[in-house]
Amino acid sequence: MPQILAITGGVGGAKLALGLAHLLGPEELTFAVNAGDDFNHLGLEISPDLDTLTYTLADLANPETGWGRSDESWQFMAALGEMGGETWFQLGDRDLALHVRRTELLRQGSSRTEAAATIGQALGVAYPLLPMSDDPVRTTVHTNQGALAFQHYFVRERCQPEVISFEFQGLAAARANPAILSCLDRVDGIVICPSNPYVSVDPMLHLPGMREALIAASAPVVAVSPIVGGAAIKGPTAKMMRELAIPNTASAVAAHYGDLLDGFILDEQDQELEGALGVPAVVTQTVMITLQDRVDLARNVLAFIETLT
Ligand code: FO1
Repeated sequence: MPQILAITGGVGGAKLALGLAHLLGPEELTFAVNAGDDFNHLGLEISPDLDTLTYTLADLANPETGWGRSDESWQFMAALGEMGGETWFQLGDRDLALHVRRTELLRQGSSRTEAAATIGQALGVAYPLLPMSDDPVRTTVHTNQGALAFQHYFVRERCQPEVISFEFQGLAAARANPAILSCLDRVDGIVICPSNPYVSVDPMLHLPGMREALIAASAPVVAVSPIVGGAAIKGPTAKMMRELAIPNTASAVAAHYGDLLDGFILDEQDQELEGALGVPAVVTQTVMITLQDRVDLARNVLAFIETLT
């Protein structure tokens, strides 16, 4: 089986990540995870995209939301609310333990990568879960209501403010995770999962040297479109694109990734775009409702990579 690096962030990306994990073992599949959503909240270091992926691979994720855990209780949130604490960012009791544990590990000197491995292994995830960097990078959303930390924009303000631009604070000083760079010369394929390109993939691609390293890798880079038929499947992608005056199409996403791509995967609803992207494309079902949809899409991605090598 091929060695694959999957680049993911958010709930949409985690769906394909699970499909890939049903086809490939921990020796064949490594995850590079967005960390731009990370923030410190209530004194806790919180890494939402890493948590979403970890819970998803551990089969612990809340199936309704895609983030946080299933089988949750909310005593902490209730008690915090009674004391006037901030409750806009919902932290279940079991989920809270993960954030406390990560914060403790980081304070004891673990890197973000080491903390992710400790927590992943504790939850039974054997796949390498690599944060994009061990240095802090924070996505700031510049909006018509001022500059907002990503979670303040995404959760507290429910994506209502109008997006003007994104800024990845700390980027210039951040080093791409060496564990990601070192796997680039041994992978047979690189998959950009159907995450929001602007906030869940770009922070990683803009890390100094990362884009160049991905382009220089002999492995083909294939992205799955997060836009289907002019609408985002999950999250605010379509609204962001409108506000950024980017056409709300799969071809705009392919153009956004540009010369990084060796292949692009379109949903059947966007069949007519196939020959118009300037990059080899495959048309298949990319909307993932069931587990089988996730596995089928993953299989099609791997088959497409085979044809590009
Ligand atoms: N997303 C929400 O829309 N509301 C929440 O209350 C919320 C809490 C939360 C707690 C832990 C965690 O790991 C993720 C959480 N998310 C929540 C999702 C988070 O905002 C992610 O950044 C999104 O999934 C996009 O990546």
